[in-house]
Formats: sequence, C-alpha cells, structure tokens
Amino acid sequence: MSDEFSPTPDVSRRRFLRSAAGLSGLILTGCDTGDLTPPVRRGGLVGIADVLTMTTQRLLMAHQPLVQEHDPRDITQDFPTWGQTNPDDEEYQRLLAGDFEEWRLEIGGLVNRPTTLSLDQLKGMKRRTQITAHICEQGWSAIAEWTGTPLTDVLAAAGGVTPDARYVVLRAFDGWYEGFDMFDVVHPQTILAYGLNGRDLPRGNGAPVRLRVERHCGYKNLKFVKSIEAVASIDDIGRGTGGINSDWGFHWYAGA
Ligand SMILES: Nc1nc2c(c(=O)[nH]1)N[C@H]1C(S)=C(S)[C@@H](COP(=O)(O)O)O[C@H]1N2
Ligand SMILES: [Mo]
Repeated sequence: MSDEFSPTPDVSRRRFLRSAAGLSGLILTGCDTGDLTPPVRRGGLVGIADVLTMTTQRLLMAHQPLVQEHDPRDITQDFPTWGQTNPDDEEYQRLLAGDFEEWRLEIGGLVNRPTTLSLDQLKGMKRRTQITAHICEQGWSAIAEWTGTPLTDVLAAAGGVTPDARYVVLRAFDGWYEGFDMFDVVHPQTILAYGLNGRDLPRGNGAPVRLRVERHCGYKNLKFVKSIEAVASIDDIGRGTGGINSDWGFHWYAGA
C-alpha cells in the first residue's frame, strides 16, 4: 500500500504539523526582530524613550543575536545579591528547608500540555552555560557563569505554546512577575538558571531557579521562579504593563 492510501502516515503527519505549528511560530518570531515596540504605550518623554530604546536595540541586534560571552577569568568574585534574598513566603520557606526536592515549576496558560517539572527534571534537560555581564539599573554590574535550561525547551516540555500565545509571564515566590515577548523567550541565551559559577544557585541569587534574559537589565532577571504562563495579552497581568517593574514605572524594555 502506498502512503497515499494509508491513513496512518497522514494522521501522524497532521499531528506532527499541529504540534510543529506552535514551535515554528516561536522559531519564526525568533528569526526576525520580534516586536519593535513595548506592549503598552506610555505618554510623554518616558513613552518616547520606551519605544526608542526597544526599537533601536531590536534593529541593531537583528543580525547579532547573542550578547557577548566572557572568558572565565573575567568572572567577578562573589557575585552580589540584590533586592529580595530570602522570600518571606511560607511555601518558599518549606521548599527551601527540603532542599527544593518538592519544588515544581508550573508551566501553563497557552501551552499545548500544561505540566510541572521538578528540579531534577529541569537539570536533566538540555543545558546551556554562559558567562555574561549582569547590569543592574541601580548602578552596578558583575560577570558570572550561569547554567540552566533554555526557556524554549521548558515550554517544549509543555507541548509548546499555542499559536495565539504572544507573551510569557514568569512569577516568583516573592510576588514579583515579569513578562517577555517571544523574541526574548526564544533567544538562545534566555535560560532558567539553576547554576552560578559551577555551583547550585545560592538562595540569595534566586534559588532554586532564576531567569537569565541577557538583553535585559537586572530587574527583568527574575529570581525564585515559581511558574511560567504563556498568554495572548499582558492586560490582566498586574497593572497591565507586562511586569512588576514596569508597573512601578521602570521601562518594560530597558535593554542592557
Ligand atoms: N523575584 C525577584 N527577582 C529579582 C529581584 C527581586 O527582588 N525579586 N531583584 C532584581 C534585581 S533589581 C536585580 S539587579 C537582580 C539581582 O540578582 P542577584 O541577587 O543575583 O544579584 O535580580 C532581579 N530579580
Ligand atoms: Mo537591579
């Protein structure tokens, strides 16, 4: 029997195409410059700055997708801890006391197969190690080696995002949340990091897992990650600007 008359290859091919649709949507957005403007337009000078920063960087970086990776000898001794270093959250404290064995990353929203991942499962997936500069908007920077799972692989573990997903929102145990468009989500250096300078991520730096999103400055690199949600719009997230820091008035896209 030729393939043409056999229902089986056709069905599996169709299923393949359907699951590939989510992924290729991701890959397509990742291949061009992505969105050129932030999801929410603010008025006045700050609004103009929002748009100029993001548009300029996206266009400048269109053909240079990776941020600079440094040499091991550039690593800053004693990477600082900044902001929250020990979330005052009952669930977090319980998980911390149990060495995060019970920690489960929730992956939901507009994904094909909502799921959870344990720390061991995450560590068993594809890993990426990168030595990059962290630039905090509050006036310091430091270089560190981060090891983690690419965010695309984490979404793939949930069957990939559905075609209507436009943003991915991460939430943390201290109540922080940050949203990203697909350009940053599929960026090869966007990882959920569980390792810092070859060791387990210390609590102060966001244990068990923190985001590294290298095109953004410090505050978008969410620590203490609890869940990941793919969404069509950021309107219902916090005050609707796409992240806790932009809700407070910082740029949604500040670049680094
Ligand atoms: N959940 C959460 N993530 C966070 C913060 C925070 O207070 N809570 N601080 C941010 C800021 S302003 C910076 S500069 C970095 C600091 O990361 P570090 O503590 O590893 O230096 O984490 C960012 N991510
Ligand atoms: Mo920061």
